Amino acid sequence: MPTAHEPGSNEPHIPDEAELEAFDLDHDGHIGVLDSERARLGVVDARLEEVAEEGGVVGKIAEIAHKIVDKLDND
Ligand SMILES: [Ca+2]
Repeated sequence: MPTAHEPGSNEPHIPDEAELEAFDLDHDGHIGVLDSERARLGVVDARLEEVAEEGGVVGKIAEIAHKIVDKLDND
């Protein structure tokens, strides 16, 4: 998960290009709260998709939840 600071350090964490590529989802050059939140939603989204594929009642619920998360993520 992206963090603003390196653990055990008071130095501000300067994200490198790979980190920005991975986490700066709104491409403003900073890994912000919104980016972290979107990344978290993405993880949840992927997991829900996985469960939805398993089918059954749980899969049905996951499918609906997945659509809701998708809606939140695609603003
Ligand atoms: Ca950003």
